[in-house]
Amino acid sequence: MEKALLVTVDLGKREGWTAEERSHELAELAASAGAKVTREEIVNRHGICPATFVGKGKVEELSGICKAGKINIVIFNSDLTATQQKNLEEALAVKTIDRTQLILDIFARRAHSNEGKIQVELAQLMYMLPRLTGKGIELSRLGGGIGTRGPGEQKLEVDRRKIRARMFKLTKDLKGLSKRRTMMRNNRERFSSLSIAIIGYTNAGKSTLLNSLTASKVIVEDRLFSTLDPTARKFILPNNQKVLFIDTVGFLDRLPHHLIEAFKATLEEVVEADLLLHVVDISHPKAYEEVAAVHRVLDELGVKGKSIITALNKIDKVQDKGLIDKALGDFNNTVAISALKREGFEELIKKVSHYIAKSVVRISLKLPVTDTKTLNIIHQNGFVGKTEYEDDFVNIEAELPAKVADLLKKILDI
Ligand SMILES: Nc1nc2c(ncn2[C@@H]2O[C@H](COP(=O)(O)OP(=O)(O)OP(=O)(O)O)[C@@H](O)[C@H]2O)c(=O)[nH]1
Ligand SMILES: [Mg+2]
Repeated sequence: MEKALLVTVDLGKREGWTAEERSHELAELAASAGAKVTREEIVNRHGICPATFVGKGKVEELSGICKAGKINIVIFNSDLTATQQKNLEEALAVKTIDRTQLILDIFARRAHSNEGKIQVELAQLMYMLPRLTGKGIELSRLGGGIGTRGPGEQKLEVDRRKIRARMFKLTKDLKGLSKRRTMMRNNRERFSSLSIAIIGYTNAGKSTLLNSLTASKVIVEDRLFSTLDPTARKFILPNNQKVLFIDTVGFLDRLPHHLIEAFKATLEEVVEADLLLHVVDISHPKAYEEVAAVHRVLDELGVKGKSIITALNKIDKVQDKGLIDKALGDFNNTVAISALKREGFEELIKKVSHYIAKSVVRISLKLPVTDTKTLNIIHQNGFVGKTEYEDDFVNIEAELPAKVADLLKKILDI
């Protein structure tokens, strides 16, 4: 296990996260990447030093800490320039990475699907390419471990020319996969149910909620970024309407832009969903900041005008019930739940049904009894009401997702 020293610079801005809180989150990220955090340093500065980020005197001090504590890796809580990274590695004589590299490393470890792996590697290479100047990133490549692995534990390429060729190939592969995915989704959308994307800050309890609701077994862990690939599970609402709940990758404050770019394909599930279910860990001291961070990522993804239900999760962990009451009033469309203890589900499903009902329409059709294809579509996607047979025809009344109804109208030309 690599012994890590974390360095957070405090520029004295007193809004949102404090330096200590940011350091705490970095420690959780480092642990998720398999490091043992042996020391957290907070450095107070008025501005950033262009050469070494923290200034010469501090670098000497950090160097002493590294030697004394037999540190293997220094992780800075901000993005470093190529020059800063190179200077720091030289002065500290220890592999030095920044927050983005750490997050990319976690994603590299967690990527399982083909598409996930390609997206992560692409994000890693996009991050590295402009930094490969002279001896920049190379020192850190020697040792292996955090910051050096690609998806599937293979080592990252560090040769510029090869990186460019690899990026070209990955982009092409991704386009192919994305096309197939869109086709699959179109099929699903046409002849399947409405979708509800479960979104939220990492570790908020999204996968736990999906598991509890749909009796599935998505991996749940008390670490950041357990889920990378979206998982869809069927659920039947009390009115018999079928819906799909989709578990997605967690969001994070200051999520590296390269990652959002690279993960756009996966996150299409969010953009395309009929309804968003935003899971918030209300027991977390930074719950409100996490909510704000999630909304920033949604903005960056271009998600606009979608209905969002906010589920305040982990209420079983909150002692002060006044906090929950306050949060219920502070956000729109809220419901308090415990995904783990299955509390508040009735209210949650009621809310979901309410929003889904808005995207459901009532239709009456007269169809030839031989048109089993259309009848199947109606039965599989909607709730069938009155059915009357009349000679070779059937009069059918049904509630269908608006988009399925639209498609049927197109097919039947009505
Ligand atoms: N006490 C309590 N713990 C919960 C609840 N819901 C989830 N947890 C715990 O929170 C941790 C994270 O849960 P996950 O379901 O993996 O969270 P996630 O949002 O899917 O996380 P990522 O996939 O990493 O983004 C696990 O240790 C869960 O057991 C809850 O209602 N109460
Ligand atoms: Mg998860």
